[in-house]
Amino acid sequence: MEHHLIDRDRVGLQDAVLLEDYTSEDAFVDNLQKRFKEDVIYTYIGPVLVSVNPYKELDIYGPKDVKDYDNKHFFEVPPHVFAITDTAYRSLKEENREQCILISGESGAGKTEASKKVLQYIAEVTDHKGEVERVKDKLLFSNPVLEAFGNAKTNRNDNSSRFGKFMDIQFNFEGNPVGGNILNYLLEKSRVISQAPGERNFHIFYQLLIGADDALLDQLSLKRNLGSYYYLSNGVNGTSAGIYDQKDFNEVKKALKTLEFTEKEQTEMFSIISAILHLGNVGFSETEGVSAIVKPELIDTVSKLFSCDSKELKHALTHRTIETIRDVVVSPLNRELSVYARDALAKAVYDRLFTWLVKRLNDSLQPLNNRTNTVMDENDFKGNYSFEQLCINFCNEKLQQLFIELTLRSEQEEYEKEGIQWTHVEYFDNKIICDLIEEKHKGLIAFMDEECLRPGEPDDKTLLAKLNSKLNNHPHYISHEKADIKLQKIMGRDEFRLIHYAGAVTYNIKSFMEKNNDLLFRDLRETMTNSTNDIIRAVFLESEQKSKKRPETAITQFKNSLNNLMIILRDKEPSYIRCIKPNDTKSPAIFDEQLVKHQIKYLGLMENLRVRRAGFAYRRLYERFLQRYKCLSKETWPNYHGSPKDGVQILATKLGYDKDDYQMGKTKIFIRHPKTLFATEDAFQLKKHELASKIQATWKAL
Ligand code: AOV
Ligand code: MG
Repeated sequence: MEHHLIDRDRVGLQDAVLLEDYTSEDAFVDNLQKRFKEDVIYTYIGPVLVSVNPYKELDIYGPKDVKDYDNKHFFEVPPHVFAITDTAYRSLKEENREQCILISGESGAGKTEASKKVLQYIAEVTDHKGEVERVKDKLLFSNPVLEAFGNAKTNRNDNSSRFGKFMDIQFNFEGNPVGGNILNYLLEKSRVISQAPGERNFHIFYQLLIGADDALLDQLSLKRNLGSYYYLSNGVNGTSAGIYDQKDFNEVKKALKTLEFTEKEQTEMFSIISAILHLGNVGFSETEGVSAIVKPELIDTVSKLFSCDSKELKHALTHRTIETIRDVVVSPLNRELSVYARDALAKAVYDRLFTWLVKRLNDSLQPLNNRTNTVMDENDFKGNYSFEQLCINFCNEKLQQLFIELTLRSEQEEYEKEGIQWTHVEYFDNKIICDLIEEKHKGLIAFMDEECLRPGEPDDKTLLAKLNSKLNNHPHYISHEKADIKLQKIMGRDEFRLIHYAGAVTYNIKSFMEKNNDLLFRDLRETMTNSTNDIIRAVFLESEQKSKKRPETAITQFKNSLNNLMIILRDKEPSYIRCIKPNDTKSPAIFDEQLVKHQIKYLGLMENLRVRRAGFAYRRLYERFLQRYKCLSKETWPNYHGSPKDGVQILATKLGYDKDDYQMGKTKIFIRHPKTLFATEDAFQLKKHELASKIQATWKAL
């Protein structure tokens, strides 16, 4: 295969580390743009893969492409998600090191698509026999199911993942997949009850209404009319260009079959989905502060589908039981609280159904072994200020921490392994921000929990006052009071601002307490625990048992699962895919430089490049270097019998490499500046040309 490394004229540089001025963001963007225009979407920063969403189908993922990357050296084939995957896979197989692939980027940048390509590649290069094939089918088919229940159309992405996901693939010693495990976190459950203009609820609702046959719809008391359901009514009403609900539903059904979901399980799942749709249509009236259900017959339908007692459900939606040390008080709810209770139930049931689904997928993927390869699809930084966003941005801070730690660690390890002198590189450490959020007793989470666990009604204002008074001295926390005049103009009194590593984000305190408490009235929990729908009963019983102890708040649960994840990831060898979105209009033709620059900044790519270049831009095994450049000296070509290392040393001397510009490691040569390498490559091209014309001349002479 032709050496593509320095194919710099046609489609830019395939590795940004080779840019002459590596500190220039313009040069970096320019290089990406040049490649994007030629449909070359992948570029490296050393071992990190940068991927620009092409917004069109490219013919680069076929069986031939898989073959082109199968068992090839990383730098000898053009950058590709297959190359990253192949390298990770070989390292797992040959060096027995557990791997993880971290995929990041903003909404619509291509994370989910990249993770599917990783899976596709693994599926294609491993065995295609009996059990292995069965496991791979299950891994592949878990995606459409997860996407149906966990993805939705947003304004930024028609198929936006509304939950975080880690997928583990387990391999046996032959390097074949034998199982998997999916870890999900933080489903955006508020989407079940309302959507922003132009957005949709989770795909499954539409898929069921459009894709199910008449008999199933009948059984679920559903009408094939999207407009009849309140929970689908405040975003875009219904179908959307580019989304094929009918086809997708068939795919989901096929997937459920492959994953061996029983008929009963499927019926129960779809009953829950339709019960939620009907529940949303339940309205309440109010007389003298007491709510009443407008159309009680609707509750009968809901109860039938939830397999719970109708009377009990009616009561639970309009009353609340509070138990104190002395007595039990039952009080009626007003209209507002009934609506709250209804929506809380819809969200809780859906959220738990999703958790159950993941657990069910995991059962079917049965982990057997512990050599794992994790593919992780990170969430994105956004500025829309909510509680959920704070959780996501906190997750990104933690992943950035891990990125810094692991990148520097692997650089250092390689230098040590090669016996090269290591000079420490300065970088921005975002630990200070992580601490601001999660530090025990004095971080933001600690104060939030303190407020939540205080008796009395949750109150966002007191929470904000507390945060402001406790955190005001922190350099990364800005209260309204602390903000300068300019900032005060755009910041409300009910807001606070955190300076994340990727930039400042303003958060609105509204609903923080409610969301952190995640309260579902006890009466509703009990009604659900008595359901005869196995899924509902299982998920509510489970959380009922947990809540016997003091329940953990939403953000603390999230923090704990995140920290567990960090422990898992820290022990693995990481690879990175950084996804970039070229424009906001899903166009294959537009490369919006400003937009790209913004993403480069918050993905920390220039910093990444700087760290990489602070050491050596280029490193290559002696054998490979010699193989390519041996013709540049008479001592190494055409006849040479010494060691590869000696050969490379001869070349370096012959080519007049500056003493400070390269170092000889145990197995590799390290070159600091790309210009040295380019000079070498130019000399090589010239020589090749010369040789070619000599051969031609000889031919002619003959
Ligand atoms: P995301 O996962 O990063 O967003 P997706 O992976 O869903 O983004 O990509 C969004 C859309 O971009 C896809 O539906 C495809 O149409 C297109 N796309 C992405 N990558 C490719 C590719 N390699 N080739 C062709 N088309 C692609 V989010 O889940 O919203 O954060 O939350
Ligand atoms: Mg996604």
